[in-house]
Formats: sequence, C-alpha cells, structure tokens
Amino acid sequence: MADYEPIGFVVHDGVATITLNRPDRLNSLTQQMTRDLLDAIKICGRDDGIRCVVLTGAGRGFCAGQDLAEFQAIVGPVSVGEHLRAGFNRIVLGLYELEKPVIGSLNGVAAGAGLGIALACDLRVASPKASLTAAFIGIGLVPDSGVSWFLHQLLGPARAFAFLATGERVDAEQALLLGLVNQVVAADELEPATQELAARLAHGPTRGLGLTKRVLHHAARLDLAQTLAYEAMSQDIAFATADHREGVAAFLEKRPPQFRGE
Ligand code: T3D
Repeated sequence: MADYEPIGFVVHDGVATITLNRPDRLNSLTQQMTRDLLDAIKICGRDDGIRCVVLTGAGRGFCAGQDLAEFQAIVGPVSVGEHLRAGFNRIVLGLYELEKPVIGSLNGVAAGAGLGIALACDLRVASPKASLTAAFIGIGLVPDSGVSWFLHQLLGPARAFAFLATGERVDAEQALLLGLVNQVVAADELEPATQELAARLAHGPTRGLGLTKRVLHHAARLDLAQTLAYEAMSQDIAFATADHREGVAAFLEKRPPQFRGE
C-alpha cells in the first residue's frame, strides 16, 4: 500500500478508501495532492483485489477545489488549460472511467473542482454538513473539471445555468431533492453507512458493475438503436463471467451468490 500524506489510502476487504487530507484548507487541491490522487486512482484501477472505491475528505470539507493560494504560483509557467489537462481532467476521467463502483462520501463542502470530483463518483452519500457549490463564478472563472457536463446531465440546462451563474451553495437536503446526491445520512452515520454500501458493492459482480457503468455512459450519448447494440455487446462479455455463472447457480440452488469479481 502506498504511503500518502495529503491523501489517505486504505484498502480493507475489497474497498479502497481515499481520504483528501488537508482539512485546514478544506482539502483544496495542491499539485502534490493532485499527483497523489492520480496515483491512488491508478492503483484502484490496476488492483483486482479492489472492488469498490470510496472518496471522502478529512475534517469539515470534502474538497474546496483548486488551492487558490498555490494557484497564483502555478499559472504563468503553465497555462490554466495545461494545468487542468495535466491534473483535474485526468482525476475526473479516471474516476468516471474506473470500471468499479466509486462512492463519494460527502462529509462537507464540495466546491469548484471539488464539485467536479464529487460528481464524477457514481454514487454520493452526504452528511447534513455537506454542501455543494460550483464556486467558479465567484472568482470569475467558467466551470471546469467536468462540472458543466455533470450538471447539464443531472439538472438540465436551465437549472445548471442558474446553479453556475449564481454560485449558489445548496445544502445536503436540497442536493438530494435536486438529484445531486443519492442519500443523506446523519453526520455520525456517514462513515458506517458509506462503508456498508461499499462492502455490499465490493462483494458484487465487479465486472457486471463495471460494464453497467460503461453501458450507462454510452447510453448518455447514443440513440436507442445504438444503445441496444452496445447493451447486447456488453451482455456477451458479462455472460462469459464466472460471476454470471455463480449468480445463476445460486439462484437455482436458492442460496446467496458468492461473487468473486471474476
Ligand atoms: O488551473 C486551474 O487549476 C484552474 C482551475 C480551477 C478549478 C477550481 O477549483 S476553481 C474554484 C476554486 N475554489 C473556490 O473558489 C472555493 C473557495 N472557497 C470558498 O469559496 C469557501 O471556502 C467555501 C464556500 C468552499 C467554504 O466556505 P466556509 O465559510 O465554509 O469556509 P472558509 O472559512 O471560507 O474556509 C476555511 C479555510 O479554508 C479558510 O482559511 P482560514 O481563513 O481558516 O485560514 C479558507 O481560506 C481556506 N480555503 C477554502 N477554500 C480554499 C481555501 N484555501 C485555498 N484554496 C481554496 N480553494
């Protein structure tokens, strides 16, 4: 297991928990954190023993986006666009394309690129202490880190524009109503509830879950006929897995399935 400082990384029983760990700055992202987070995501992709990923923050923030103090020193030698392409874009795509379920465990505020990272997770469980804000407009920037794309998908264009243009900060209950989070649990229940969900997913048919994620991503940009074709192709792959055979055998033998992620 890698030994990270600004990023906690723990693997237990098939669940990798990544903790953004710079609580005094609401886990805003430095270049070091960005690199370490990318490394952690890479490990999650390569290690077959990891079957579910949890992303959370230490302290009272989830992630407040780019560290704005460090940002001053970064831009100049490289352009903002280059900085995004080398860092946040790869984090967001890395989480989105990981063929394993990723849970965002939102302990506190998610802002700017931190919102993009939260929205790149497949599921979001939030504490009542969590809040979401795009924040970009407050510093005269446009949405990045996938925030425009995810908000357009989740809210539709008009509500997405209002959210982005006002910089509104929605609390966990509002986020639930808007469909930006899946579940709100009591603050002291956040970790156990997240880990329980993660354990359930980590004991699921990992290939089937990864393919489900891929099929949904394709469905977002294909028409029905193309989606039907993509589903059929993906079903050929899922059908060939040991977990599919185990699922059918368990059903016929009237016992719980023992999926192995194979
Ligand atoms: O190339 C590129 O990288 C460009 C791409 C940029 C992507 C982005 O993410 S742009 C958006 C950057 N993020 C923001 O603009 C958010 C800035 N933060 C805030 O607006 C507020 O802090 C929050 C709404 C997130 C939370 O407010 P609140 O009142 O709960 O906390 P606070 O008191 O503002 O923050 C607590 C501390 O964290 C505070 O430090 P202090 O006063 O205790 O010493 C604050 O300065 C610090 N902090 C919060 N966010 C950042 C930060 N320090 C550096 N960078 C931050 N992003």
